[in-house]
Amino acid sequence: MQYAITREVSATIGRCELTYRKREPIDVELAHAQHAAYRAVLHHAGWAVIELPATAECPDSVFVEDTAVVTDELAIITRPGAPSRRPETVAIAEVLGRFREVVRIEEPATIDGGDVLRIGRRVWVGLTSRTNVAAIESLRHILVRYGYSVVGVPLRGCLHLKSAATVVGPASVVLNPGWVSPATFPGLETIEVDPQEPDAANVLWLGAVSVVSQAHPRTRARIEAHGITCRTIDVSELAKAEGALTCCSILFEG
Ligand code: CIR
Repeated sequence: MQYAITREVSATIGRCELTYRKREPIDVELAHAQHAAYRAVLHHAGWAVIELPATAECPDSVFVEDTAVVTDELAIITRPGAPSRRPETVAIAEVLGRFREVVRIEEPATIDGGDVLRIGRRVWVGLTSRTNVAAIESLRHILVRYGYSVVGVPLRGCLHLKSAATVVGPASVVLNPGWVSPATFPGLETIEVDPQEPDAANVLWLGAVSVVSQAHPRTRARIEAHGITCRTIDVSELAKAEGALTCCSILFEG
């Protein structure tokens, strides 16, 4: 069974962390509706959705991706770079503990799951304001025994590695070459975002279908030109919180 952990939008999302975006009012009702549409896409694509309740203490808790890195063997609970986000990991660790052995990234390491991109046993980790060298070393230490390679990736201009590049197929990556070098992914097919859509590299690959934001039609066309089936959803309110598509779920085989 394929599972997707999601978490309801917090009523306090307007107090979210922001790094590159200016604060704008977020329509919480609309954010709820957009999140419901997101869950529906997961459901229709065959993923069993585990929906956790929101918590007012954690404005960013809808962005569950940042709280864990799940492989076939382990659930690695992160230590998010923003201190306000660290309490989010408690509920996620509890759920993942039903499916996997749980290990934790410890101080002084900080890491957001949004900085971790995995294809098979190759793992790339963004070096960002959220994720430090100590975290890359911890992740390597944890995963090397299972045969994974872990590579640090210098980034410029964006919050997370998965703002700059995401997986859209078994050996395909969509990326913004202004934020991450295509040479980071040797041996993989790379699809560049449309230059008018710098934020478009965050695409949610669900196997048969890839989910693209409604804000990025040009990049959708580029991805489809590579034979990849896409669906579009509107995530305007989550984007105002500097979140995108992969951020709102943790996907794993149960
Ligand atoms: C934050 O700054 O932490 C949140 N407002 C947005 C996190 C988005 N997460 C992700 O891209 N994985």
